[in-house]
Amino acid sequence: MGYRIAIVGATGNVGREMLNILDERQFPVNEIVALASRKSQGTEISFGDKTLKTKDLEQFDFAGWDIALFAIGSEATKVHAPRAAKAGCVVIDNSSLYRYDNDVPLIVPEVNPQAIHGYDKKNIIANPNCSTAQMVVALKPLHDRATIKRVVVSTYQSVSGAGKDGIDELWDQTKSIYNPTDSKPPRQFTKQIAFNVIPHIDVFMDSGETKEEWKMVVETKKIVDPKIKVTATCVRVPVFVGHCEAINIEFEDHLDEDEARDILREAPGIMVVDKREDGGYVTPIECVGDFATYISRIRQDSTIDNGLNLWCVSDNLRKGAALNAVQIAELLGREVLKKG
Ligand code: 11C
Repeated sequence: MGYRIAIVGATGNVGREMLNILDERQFPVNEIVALASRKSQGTEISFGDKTLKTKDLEQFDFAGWDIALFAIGSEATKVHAPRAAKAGCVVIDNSSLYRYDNDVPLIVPEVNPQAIHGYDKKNIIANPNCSTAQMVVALKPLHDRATIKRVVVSTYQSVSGAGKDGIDELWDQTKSIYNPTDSKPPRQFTKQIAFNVIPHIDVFMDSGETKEEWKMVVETKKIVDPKIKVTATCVRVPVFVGHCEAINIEFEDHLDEDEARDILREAPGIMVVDKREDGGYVTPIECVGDFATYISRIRQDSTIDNGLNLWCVSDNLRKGAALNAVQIAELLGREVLKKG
């Protein structure tokens, strides 16, 4: 028993994390294939104590495969995801291509697991943007208790959100500060990222917000509740892995900070670290490689009737991408495919 799993984009940061997490969580794998573009064909990738050689995505026939975890760009996804889905393989897609399609569920398993039952309209399930995923894990249990009216969020997003090129650019620029003869112009980011912060992620929209900010609004509504108003400012910071969010929440009903802390302590996927003392909170370096979304600095916002502030940190390559995709695969297996 077990599943035949395809990892599409296996040589990328998220694809590699998908393989690590499938192994760490002992996902019931019967057979696994690593797929990538032709130029990466034959690249060796670790899966537990095994080594997989990547195969050419273009030539791959998805018939007979149960689940494909996609971690490639939207353009290539547009070509290969429908092909896989048509062959009977359920696609769990990490790109933004299908997230806003009414016939494709957008799922964070701790928040809206019931949406899994809509998977078969297209045989595709969408994985949310990393900054949305960690935020909704924190919002949902509080919304269930006191009904969220409005969220004001500022993000502090690591360069790994922009892929390997983002990581390389921070590394190269940091080195070049000490050795200016080695300096290279910015390629991935629009301004210097080393020792700097940039209030711009993804493209600008007509409204003046960036697409990253827009995604947080639209995805929160689709996953948690369309009535929740969200306004976001998304900022790139010189951190390799781990996204942080300062979240201000306005509720319909009063919610005391101590009760909020207790609710979050009991909530799935969350680890509360909230001591009101030096270092009594979580920073991105401490969450790398972890499954949890960490919540710290829970406190009343006394400027409005029913307001709370909190600090939310998570590994963007894990809960924000690979872990959430694997959790969706687990949910699909448990609720629908039942081969485990
Ligand atoms: C970033 N959140 O940090 C982005 C990366 O829509 O899946 C993920 C983009 C997406 O740059």
